[in-house]
Amino acid sequence: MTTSTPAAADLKPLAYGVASASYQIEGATTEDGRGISIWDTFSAEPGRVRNGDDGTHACDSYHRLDDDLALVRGLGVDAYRFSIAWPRVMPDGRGKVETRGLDYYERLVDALLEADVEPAVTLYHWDLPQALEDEGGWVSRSTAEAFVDYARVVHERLGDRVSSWATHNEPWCAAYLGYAAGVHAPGRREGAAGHRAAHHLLLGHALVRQALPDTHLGIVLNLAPVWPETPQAEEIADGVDAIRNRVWLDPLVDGAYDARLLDVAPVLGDPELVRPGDLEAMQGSIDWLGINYYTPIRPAVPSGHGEPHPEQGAYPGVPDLDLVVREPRTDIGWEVEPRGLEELLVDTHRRVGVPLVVTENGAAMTDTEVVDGVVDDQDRIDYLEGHLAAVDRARAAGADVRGYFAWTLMDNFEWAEGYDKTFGLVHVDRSSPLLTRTPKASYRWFADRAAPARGRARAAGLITP
Ligand code: PNW
Repeated sequence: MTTSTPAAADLKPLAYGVASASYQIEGATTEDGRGISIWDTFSAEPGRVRNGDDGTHACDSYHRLDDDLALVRGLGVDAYRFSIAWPRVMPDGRGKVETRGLDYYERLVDALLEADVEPAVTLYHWDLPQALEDEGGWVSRSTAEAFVDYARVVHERLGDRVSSWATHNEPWCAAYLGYAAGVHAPGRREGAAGHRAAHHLLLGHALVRQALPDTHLGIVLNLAPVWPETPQAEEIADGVDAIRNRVWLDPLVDGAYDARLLDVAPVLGDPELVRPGDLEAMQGSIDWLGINYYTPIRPAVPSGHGEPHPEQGAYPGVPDLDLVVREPRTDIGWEVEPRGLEELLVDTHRRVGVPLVVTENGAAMTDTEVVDGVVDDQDRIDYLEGHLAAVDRARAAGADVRGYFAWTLMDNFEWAEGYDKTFGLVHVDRSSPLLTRTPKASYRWFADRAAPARGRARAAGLITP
C-alpha cells in the first residue's frame, strides 16, 4: 500500500483532549439508583486491589462535576473523553432505565458544549453491571445483546448532542486481564474464558454499529508494538501480537481471525461461539480507531529468574514467556519508549485505513507532592513532550492521526494499583475531606501546548466530520 507523506507545513492541526473514566473518578457508587458494578465487587475482595482501595469515593466527581468542568475548561482543550457507567443507566444491566443516571451525563455534555469542548463518549470502560456478570459476564453472548440495548438508551438521550462515540475501552484488558489473568474485575483465571470474552466484546461492538448506523463510531484499543528481545523469541512474540493486536484488528478489518490466532486460541474456531454473521458484522464497523499507548511489549523466552509480570497469564495459549521491561520506566514500572507510539501509528494507519486518535497516553508518577501550591512533575512533562513529538513524526510519515488525549485529567482510582499510582495533570489530595484539586506543572504545560490549536482542529472537523 502506498502512503503519501505530507510536508510538515501541510499537516492539519491536531486536536488536543484530556480523558477520564467513570469508575476511576465518580465515586457515589450507591447514589441515584446506581447498580453494583464488577469493580465494586472485585475491589471489595481482600487482596485484589493494592492497599484495599476501591472506587466508593474515587474523586467524588459525581458531586464535584462543576469543579471538574472548570478544570477541563481551564486546560483549553478541544475535547473531553469520558465514559458512561452502565450501572448508573441500567442498574440491573438490562431492562429498567435509571433516568437520574442519564441526567448526570446530560448535564456533563451540555456544560461541555456550552464551553465549546467536544464530548467524546466511551460506552464501556470496564464497569459492567454485576447482575450481568452473575449470568456469565462477557463470557456469555447475552451480555453483548444487553450492551446494544444500553447503547441505544444512552444514544437516545445524548445522540443529538454527542457526535464522537466509542463502544469499548481496551477490550484486551476487559477480556484477558479480567477473565484470563484475573488481575482485573471480575478476577477469573481461565484462558478460554478470556478468548470467549474477547469475541463477545467485539460482537457487542458490532451489534451497536448495526443498531446505530449513522453515528461516528469507533473503538478504543490498547494496541502495542511487540518487539521480540531475541530471535529465539520471535515465535512467542507472534503469539503475543495475535492476542494483543490481531484479535481485534483482523475481525474489524478483514472479518476473520487469522490462522496463528486460531492455533493459539482454538475456541475462536468453535461455531457455537463464533456464529454465522458475527465476523461479517465486525468487518468495516469502525469510522475511527482510538489507540491507547503507554509502552512497548518485549517478549523473551523464559530465563527461569526474574519477577513474574502482572500481564503473565494474559496471553493464554502462548507458550511460557517473559516480558522484559527496559529502562527508563515510570513509577508503575512501564518502559518509556516514544518510538513505540510512532511505529504503532504508522503501521496501524496502513492496516486500518480509518482516522486514528490517540485516546490515552500519559505517565504514572508517585513522587508528586504539593509544595507551596505547586506540583513539579517535570518527568510527566518530558513523557508527554516525547510522545507528542512521536505523534508529529508519525503524521509527517503519513499516518492520519486526528487527536491526542492525555491520560488523565486528575489523579484517580488506578484499577488494581488503587490510588498509589497517579497519572493526573491535576493532583487530588486524598487526605483532605474535600479531595482538593491542585493543577500540576504538567497541566499548565499541556494547556500552553494545546492553546495554539484550540478551535482550529475542531473547525477542521478532525475529531468528528
Ligand atoms: C488503561 N495492564 O489501563 C486504562 O484505559 C485506563 O483506565 C488506565 O487508568 C490507564 O490505562 C493507565 O493504566 C490499563 O496491566 C491498566 O497492562 C492496566 C494495564 C493496561 C492498561
